[in-house]
Order: sequence, then structure tokens, then C-alpha cells
Amino acid sequence: PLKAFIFDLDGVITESAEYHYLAWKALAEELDISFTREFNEELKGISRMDSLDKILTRGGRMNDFTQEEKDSLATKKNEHYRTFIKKITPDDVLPGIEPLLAEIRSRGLKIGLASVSKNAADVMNSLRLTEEFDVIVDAATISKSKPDPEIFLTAARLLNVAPSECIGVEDAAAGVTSIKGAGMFAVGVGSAETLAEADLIYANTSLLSYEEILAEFEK
Ligand code: B16
Ligand code: MG
Repeated sequence: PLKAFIFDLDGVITESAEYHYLAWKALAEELDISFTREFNEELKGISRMDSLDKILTRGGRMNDFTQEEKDSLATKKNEHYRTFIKKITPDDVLPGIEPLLAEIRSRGLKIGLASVSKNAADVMNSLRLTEEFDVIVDAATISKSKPDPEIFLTAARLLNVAPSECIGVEDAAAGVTSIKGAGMFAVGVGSAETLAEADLIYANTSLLSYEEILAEFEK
């Protein structure tokens, strides 16, 4: 039986995926590395340092910086990102999310968050959603970022439910891979092309339907 929903944060609960995009794009362009939305898909759900490595590799600049310089590039991106998330308020919860959370809660199911972001706790507090979640698993708790299943498995363990009793919700290809690797049912939010591995795909959060997800899960 279904016992829990585990949500990704950036791009599912709120539009912060767009802020990561804007902050990485600014940094890449400063380094003369082209940055497209298509390439950005490869960064979603990937840790900050791994994302920077992917960008430098793309630009053929992997060996141009010392570790210390790379740390300061990552810090620069994060400072830019934080100027965006400073403005987040409860109005920035994406459409369809609050009714879905209420529905899940009313059925007596558990709710978890699985975000590899070091900023997850701040974003959740700004959205005033922290109390709505039974467990928040973020960068502080895990050692491997998505697509490794560790983060979703940790959330299930802390919720005291089996992975087969969980539904994971993700907007990133790496995130869907993480959910499937954990042995969970995956709901993707975004394009069917990017999220082909998901069991059920919605173009955006406003289309999420508890009844429909449950019916597909039980099939
Ligand atoms: P930070 P998620 C991920 O969060 C983002 O998708 C990814 O773009 C970002 O690089 C990563 O968090 C690390 O974030 O730099 O704030 O620690 O999608 O798992 O909620
Ligand atoms: Mg995401």
C-alpha cells in the first residue's frame, strides 16, 4: 500500500530551479562558456561542485583552475543564487502543490523532502513549509547526490516506510533515476523527453492529481 510521498524541492515545490539556472548561466558566461537550457537539464539534481565540474568540462577549462579557485567560483554562484532565494515567500509555492500536500495529509500518508541543495532548509523556511514535512533530507544528511538512490532511500528509512510504499516526485532526469534506483514509483514534472524514465509525467505541477497518481501506483 501507498504510505508516503517524497518530493524534490527545486523545480517541484518552488521555482528555484530557474534561479539555479540563472546563477550558473551568469557564471558560465563570465568564463566564456556557452550555457543553454538544454545543457542546464544535465545540472538539475546534481551537487554544486559536480555542476561546476560539468560546466568547466563543457568549456574545455577543467584544468584552468586550482581547487581554491574552483571553490571561489562555486561560492560566487551560490551568492548569486542566494540573492534570488532571499525574495522567496509562501506565495512562491508552485500551483497544485499545496492542495496535493493537503490531500496526502488527509489520507494519513507521510511526506518527505529529498533535496541535494545546501540551501534547502532556508528555502523551505521561506516558503513556510518546513512544518508540513515529516522529514527533510538534504546535503547535510547524504554523501552522494542524485542520480544515486541514497537520498530517496534515506528519506524512506527516516519515514519508516519501505521504498515500494513510496512515490517520488521530481523535475530532473537525475532525480527520476534516483527514485527508480531506490525502487520507488516515479512521478515526473516537466517534459516527457527529459523524464522518459518516470512512471507518470505531468507537464507542470498544477496538473498533479492525487487520484490519478494513486490509480497509476496501484496498477
Ligand atoms: P546548492 P534539488 C539541487 O536541488 C538542484 O537541482 C541543483 O541544481 C543544485 O546544484 C543542487 O541542488 C545543489 O544546490 O548549490 O544550493 O547546494 O533539485 O535536489 O532540490
Ligand atoms: Mg529539482
